[in-house]
Order: sequence, then structure tokens, then C-alpha cells
Amino acid sequence: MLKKTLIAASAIPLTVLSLTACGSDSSSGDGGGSEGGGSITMGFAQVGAESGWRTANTKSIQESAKAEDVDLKFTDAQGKQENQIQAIRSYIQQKVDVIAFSPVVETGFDAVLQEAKAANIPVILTDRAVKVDDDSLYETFLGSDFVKEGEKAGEWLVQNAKDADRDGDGTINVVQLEGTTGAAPAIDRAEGFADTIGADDSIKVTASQTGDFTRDGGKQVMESFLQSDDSIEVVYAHNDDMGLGAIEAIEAAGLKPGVDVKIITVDAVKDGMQALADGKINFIVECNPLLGPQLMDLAQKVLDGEEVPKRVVTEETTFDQEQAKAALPDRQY
Ligand code: GYE
Repeated sequence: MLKKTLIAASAIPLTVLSLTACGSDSSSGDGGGSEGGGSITMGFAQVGAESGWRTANTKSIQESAKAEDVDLKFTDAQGKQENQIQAIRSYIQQKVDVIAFSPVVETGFDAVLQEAKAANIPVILTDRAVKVDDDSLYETFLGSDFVKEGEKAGEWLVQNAKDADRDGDGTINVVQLEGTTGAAPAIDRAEGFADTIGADDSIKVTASQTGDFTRDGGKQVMESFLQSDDSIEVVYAHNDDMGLGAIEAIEAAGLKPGVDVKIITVDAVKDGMQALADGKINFIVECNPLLGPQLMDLAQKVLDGEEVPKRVVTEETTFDQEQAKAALPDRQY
């Protein structure tokens, strides 16, 4: 159970401890609204429900909060930054102990983060980063290295380029389905990929457009790409859902996904892994959504006044078709 302690018990002498205990039922007056003891109140402002990854992430956070007896106030911003800012402001007003959120986009959060700081409420970033001038506006950032994910996708393509060259003209025509414009994973996954394929002159990104991390978005963008270009040989989708949407568009165009058009995606959620095992996707870079347990742990440490690393990077792997077949039976999400 996560407990509210104003100071880490192990770090304080007994006399102070008893003082803390006496004052435990008075309001702390620190703006965090915490009363000594009792469980932690966390306000969490989620991006939305755009993908399988997001659903698994939300479930992980809700289940971990329950397991640790954290009083979780949860909002779904439906993909809109203004909703997210509004939710954070309401958590500040409610004087929660800690705020956590997964920023829809990277920029534009300075003002609201300053308000949280002024109210003495610590903020933890999960999953996505923000770009702010003052890094002290958040305690820590827990999530994946998205640039590295893009690099892994690019490395696979460099290694398998010849195999992807359907018309054998020596040029590999790639289209990119980007995540939400301005979101850290969209920016970084594009950057890591571009840097890596840059080493091979035969690989060309011929079109790139946002599908907003949704299946429908991926399908629509892919349909329009296919209408204007019949020489597409590779799709690099910034998440599984857009890749799954692209599969539908490719099949509707009479082509075989995974064979005529190679597909690389990021996430490794169950539906993506199934398509990989079925041969319709060729390679998936894993992005771990199960951030709940680490988030609760970091929140406790921050509230205990313990030092936490400014950046906590999650461990991830990659899957080819054979590895997906082996991993599928145990895949939780
Ligand atoms: O890859 C995508 C989701 O921010 C890492 O957001 C997350 C991304 C994830 O919609 O599926």
C-alpha cells in the first residue's frame, strides 16, 4: 500500500517522528492537501483511447493504483491538449498529492506545470516527454526511448532492403504513417528511422503523413497513398494500430501485406503480434505500455522526499515473425 509520509521515516530521528505523528490529522498546508498517513491521491491525465497500446497503459495504471491503494483520479483527454491542461488544473484545485500525465504533444505545458509547482504538487511524466525551458517543472519522466525505437525499425529495413525491393529496380520505396503531430513518439520515431536508413541510399521515403495513431487514420492515409502510387514497397507505421489499418487498405488494393508490401510497426500489442505471426506484418519494435507499477513506485519515492532519477527508460525488445509466434501465447495485452 502506498502511504503518505511527509518525510521518509528511515531518515528522521524518533523525536521528529513522534511530532509528525501528533500532527498527522492536521492539514499539511503544503498545497498538496495531504494529511499525514492515509493513501496517496494521484491525478492522472491520460491522452485518450486511440490505440491498443493506450488501452493496455490505462489498465496498467488503474490496476497498479488499486493494488497500491492509491486514490486515482483519472481523466481521458480524448487526444486534446486543452482537455489535458484543464484536467491538470482541476487536480491542482483538488489539491491531489501528485499529478501524473502522458502529454498529448511535447510543447505548450509550461504554464500549467508552473501552476502545479507553485501549488507544491509534484508532477511525474509517463510515456511521453514535454519540451519545457525549466526541467524542474517535473520530477521524473518514465517511458520508452522513442528515438531508439525508430532506429531499430530502420536497422531492420537496412538489413532486409533487398528482400523488400518488389520491382527489383534497386530502390526501396517507403511510406511512413506518422503518429499524432507534435507528439514525442511521432517526432522521435521519425527521427531515429530517418537517421538509420540514411546510411543506405537505395531506401527512399516517398510519402509521410499522420494517421494520428489510430487504425482508421492508418487505413485512410494508406488508401490515399496507394491511389497515387503503385510502387510502394514498405510501410513504416509509428504504431501497430496504424499498421493494422494499412493492412486493410493494402488488401483492398489487391496486394498482399507482408509479402508485396513489407510492414514495420511499433508497440507489439496482441493484435499487432497476431498479424506479425500471420505474416501480414514483417517486424515490430516493442514499446512497453505496462508503466503502472513503476509509476506508483516513483510517486511514493517522490512523496517520501527520496531522490529519483530524472529519466527512467523502459526495457524493450523487437519481434520478427517467428519470435511473435513464440511470444503470442503469453502476451498479456
Ligand atoms: O506507441 C501509440 C499510442 O505514446 C508510446 O501512443 C505511446 C504511443 C503508442 O497511441 O500506440
